[in-house]
Amino acid sequence: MLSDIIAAVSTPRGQGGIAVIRVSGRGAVELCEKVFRPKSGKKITDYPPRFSVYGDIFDGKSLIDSGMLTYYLAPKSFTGEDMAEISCHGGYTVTAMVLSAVLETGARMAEAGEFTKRAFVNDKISLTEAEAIGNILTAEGERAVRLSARHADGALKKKTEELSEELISLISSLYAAIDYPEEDLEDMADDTLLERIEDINGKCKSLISTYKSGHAVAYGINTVIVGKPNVGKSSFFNSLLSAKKAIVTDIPGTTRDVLEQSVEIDGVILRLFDTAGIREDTADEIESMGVDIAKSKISENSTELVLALFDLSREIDGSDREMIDYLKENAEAKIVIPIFTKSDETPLFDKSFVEKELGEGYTVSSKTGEGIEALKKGVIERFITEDSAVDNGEVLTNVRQLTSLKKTVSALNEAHRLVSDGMKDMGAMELEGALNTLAEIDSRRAMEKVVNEIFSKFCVGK
Ligand SMILES: Nc1nc2c(ncn2[C@@H]2O[C@H](COP(=O)(O)OP(=O)(O)OP(=O)(O)O)[C@@H](O)[C@H]2O)c(=O)[nH]1
Ligand SMILES: [Mg+2]
Repeated sequence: MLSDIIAAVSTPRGQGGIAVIRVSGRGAVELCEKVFRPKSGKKITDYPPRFSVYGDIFDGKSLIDSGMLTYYLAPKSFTGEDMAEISCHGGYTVTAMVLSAVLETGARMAEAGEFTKRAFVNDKISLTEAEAIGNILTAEGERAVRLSARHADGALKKKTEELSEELISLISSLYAAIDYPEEDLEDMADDTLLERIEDINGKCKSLISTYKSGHAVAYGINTVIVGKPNVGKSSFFNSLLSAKKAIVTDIPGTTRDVLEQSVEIDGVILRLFDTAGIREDTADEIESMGVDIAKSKISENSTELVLALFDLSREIDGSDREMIDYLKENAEAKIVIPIFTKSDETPLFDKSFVEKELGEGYTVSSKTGEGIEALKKGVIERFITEDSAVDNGEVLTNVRQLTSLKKTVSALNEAHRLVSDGMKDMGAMELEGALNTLAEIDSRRAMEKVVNEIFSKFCVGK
């Protein structure tokens, strides 16, 4: 039911300067007339929409507060419906009383994300714009905010619309070539059609390749710090954070649980997990549980980066080799970067052995800070390879968008094969499939389940 009137407190619970109660649905303004009286003695609707009116707020019994009201008329509002926003004093109880007064006059409590969902259903925003609004609320890094603002402003929608338009024009040329084979038109020639499929496919693929950058900026990079006991994981964790968050001692097996802290590097969040030192031979039950947690953290789906630490001040040993084998088997689809620690001490470690197995690493000292900044910069460069696309908002940020685009590319590959084998009509059907999956990214026809999933992540009042 989208026609009923919904209401919610849109500001966080607790004490603040002001709180905002939002009301949306046909009749929302008339409903507010019953709880809000302008000080001037006029009616709310004597004022124009989007004008702030000062007045008193009443529940059924008496005056409960004074504040401001702004109303909007459909379709010129966030939800596309009639809406009102009441700003009252931001006390916990007074806010709840204003909301109750609104609910008692006939509104019902909004569900999580319901205002934004209505905006989507009423065509005020597209799906990627809605997702971006959600991301603005949860964004931790400064670049995540800037990217979400671009997406909320339609940058990704525009990009997928351009691709859709090209695809529509290609499909119509292909149908024309099927229906009027005797016409000898340049843009309907087989070679031209195949080139156009390749061209669109190339554009889709390059959009797919922006995912790693877009996701890292929008959601941060989940980073696990691993290594054998005493290698310097917690010291390294602390020096990345520039704060003493983890306990450091010279006793191997100090860290037993996973510690989580975030650090912002060039506006991008690195979500760091310090873990227990990985070793097989511990008799300590608690430490051994910590080791199991550290191992499972490496292979967890959400882990994107593994920083594998090796102690430069000691010779390579069996535990280091075990770690390398473990990473090679269990860190598929992650970026693994070797980190050589304690560079301030006399080096005894064979870096080249590790680098042959895991790739080039960074040499650091948590004691002197050497190499830490270079590593931070290096990590960001490994993940954010599409700087200008990020700045323009022409990047994918989530798996939903990525999956749709991958389906589009495989349909385009198939269409190319069919057309080059002379099966134009089958090729045209594949292209229509490609158009559908491309449209899913921003479509109003996106499956109900997917849409509900997206809006359920919002808070009530948004
Ligand atoms: N000289 C020097 N010593 C370091 C450095 N980093 C860590 N250490 C020392 O190495 C020892 C172990 O450091 P931690 O950071 O606790 O090592 P860890 O890998 O977290 O150890 P566990 O949690 O026990 O697995 C401590 O005595 C640290 O002071 C460094 O860069 N240089
Ligand atoms: Mg530790």
